[in-house]
Amino acid sequence: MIRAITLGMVVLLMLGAMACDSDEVPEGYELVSNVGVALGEWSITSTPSSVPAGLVRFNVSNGGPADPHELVIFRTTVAKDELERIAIANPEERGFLPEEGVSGVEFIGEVEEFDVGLAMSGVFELSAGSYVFICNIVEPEELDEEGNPESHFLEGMYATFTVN
Ligand SMILES: [Cu+2]
Repeated sequence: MIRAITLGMVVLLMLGAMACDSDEVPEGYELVSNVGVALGEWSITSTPSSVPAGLVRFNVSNGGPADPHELVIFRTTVAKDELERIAIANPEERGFLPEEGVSGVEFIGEVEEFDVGLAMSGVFELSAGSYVFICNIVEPEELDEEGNPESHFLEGMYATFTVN
């Protein structure tokens, strides 16, 4: 019985250390919204999909079933098919949406790649506007049906998000 309790505490402490990695609310700020983001092959689902402007904590989970994923946040009004066209035409890495230097696309931040079954969070200050979420991982060793490096974005890991 005592052993079981001790093990439980260790697990809780590990979870605590993981959760506070990048989700600190800066001093003098107040958290406005919590948003759940589910990553998986091949979708990004955000609940809710719009929030008021201010400090937002994204609680991001990776449901897999197989791959590590990341959440990259861009501020943009550029349509999905145009972003896909830009990623396909990227001379450096086909399927990767450049995180700087694309007109009308501003990189805001990211919750870095993490494994299936885990949850990570990140806090971002967002002003009113249109945003998109992308998993920008490209796996050169993994080919898609057309024989191109597998791009998580092109496979469908994209969602729109609105800040009012
Ligand atoms: Cu991914």
